[in-house]
Amino acid sequence: MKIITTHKMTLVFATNNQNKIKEIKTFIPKFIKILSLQDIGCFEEIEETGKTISENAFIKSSYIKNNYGYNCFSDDSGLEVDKLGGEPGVFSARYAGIPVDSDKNIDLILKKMKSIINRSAQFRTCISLITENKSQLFEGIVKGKIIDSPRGSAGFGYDSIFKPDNLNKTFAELSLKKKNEISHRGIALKKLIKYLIKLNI
Ligand code: ITT
Repeated sequence: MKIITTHKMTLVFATNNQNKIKEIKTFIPKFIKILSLQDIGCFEEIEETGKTISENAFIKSSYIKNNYGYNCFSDDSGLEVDKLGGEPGVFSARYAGIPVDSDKNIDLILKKMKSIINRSAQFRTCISLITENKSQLFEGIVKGKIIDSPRGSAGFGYDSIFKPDNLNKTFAELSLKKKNEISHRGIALKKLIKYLIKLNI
C-alpha cells in the first residue's frame, strides 16, 4: 500500500552544513516538509557578520525570508571555552582561518589550552525561525570539557575533543541518536519542534 504524507508546513533549513542536515532529519515530524538551500535555488554565500551566535542565526534565516519569501529556520552553533574567554564562539567555523578546516581548528584549540588545567567548555546552538512576520529563537547549551587529544570518528567539527559532563565519551564516540539526545542542537531542536507542533494545531 502506498503511504501518502500530506505536509502542512514547508520550511527552508538555511544551512550548507550536511552534518547539521543529517542531525536534524531524525527530529522533523512528518507534517513538515524541509527544503534545502539548493531546492530553492540559493547558491550564494550568506555572510555571517553578526557579533554573536544568535545574531548570525537571525542573519541566515532573515536573508532567506527577505530574498526568497520562504518561512525558514537556521542554526548557528559554536564551541565556547571558558578559559579562552568564550573562544572560538562565533568564530568556531573559521577559528584557524579560511578555508575552513576542522582539523586545524582543533589543533589551534589544543595548542592554546596546552597548559590550561580548567578545561570547561560548552556548545551553544541558536536556531532562528521566521514564519510570516514572526521571529523566534530557540537555544540549546551542553556543558562539558575539552580533552587533551581527539577521540572518536563520528560527528563533525569539534566533536572529537568535547566530552559532555556525566559521560566518559566524546561526542565523536557517540551514535548520532545518542548525540542528538543530549547535544546543544538536540536541545534547541526539541524546543523548535514543540513550537511548530503547537503552530500546526
Ligand atoms: P551553516 O552556517 O551553513 O549552517 P557552518 O558549518 O558554517 O554551517 P556555523 O556557522 O554554525 O555552521 O559554524 C559552527 C562551527 O562550529 C562548525 O563549522 C563546526 O566546526 C562547529 N560546530 C557546530 N556544531 C557542532 C557540533 O554539533 N559538533 C561539533 N562542532 C560543531
